[in-house]
Amino acid sequence: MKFSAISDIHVKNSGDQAEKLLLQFLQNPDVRTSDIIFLLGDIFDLMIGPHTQYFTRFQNYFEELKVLNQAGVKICYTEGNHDFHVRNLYKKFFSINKNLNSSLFLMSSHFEYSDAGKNMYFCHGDDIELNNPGYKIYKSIVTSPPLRYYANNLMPHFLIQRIGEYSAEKSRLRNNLRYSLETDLLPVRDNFRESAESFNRKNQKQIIVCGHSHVKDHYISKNGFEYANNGFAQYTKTYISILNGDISFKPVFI
Ligand SMILES: [Mn+2]
Repeated sequence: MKFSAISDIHVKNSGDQAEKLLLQFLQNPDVRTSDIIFLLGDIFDLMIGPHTQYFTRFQNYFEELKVLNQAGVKICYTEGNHDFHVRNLYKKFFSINKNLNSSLFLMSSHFEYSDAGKNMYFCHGDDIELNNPGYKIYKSIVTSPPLRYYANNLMPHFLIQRIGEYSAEKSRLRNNLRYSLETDLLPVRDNFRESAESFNRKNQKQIIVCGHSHVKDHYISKNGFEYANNGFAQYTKTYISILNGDISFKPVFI
């Protein structure tokens, strides 16, 4: 089987470089012929709640979803910390486009698949990350049932902006890392390796794929599993390909 995964594209506006990257990814012939495409969170820099304005703001993206759906490609979507409470947005998308097959579009906090004798786990990455208590508190508040209800029914645009500003500040800190010395990235990379090790002690996978750290990595553990992270996609311009259980990074632009 062939799986293609990407995360952390952080599309801000239609027409920006990040959107070009997202569209190129979805149009890439290798990606289009995947058994499953994984969109592992933070695809958009700010997408919260079921606002139908997103359909027009990111029309190109939703058009590509239609094309892929009609071609029978399965898409697995995990929410990130920049794009969440969007389950009802996609429900609306499929209720508007009744000719599409909604069973080909799955949303979950994580996905598990087995192929070529390997058990694989796909997630955004923040749920397995160790040592980030401030973030965990923030995440538990914004994803709590009252706020989910609020986001889905009442949340005014200004609050979405505020959350966006907070998240943007956090990711600026992370993005700034890519301009710094390679050695400055090592603590983040190593924390995610350790997070994957910790997760794997309890869950026993052969492949763990996640994003969120913005640090690209392919770590082969002596404990019998591999951890892959595509990093900040605007910078790496790659995606993760898993062909018959073998992981590689491939260029989005061909
Ligand atoms: Mn993230």
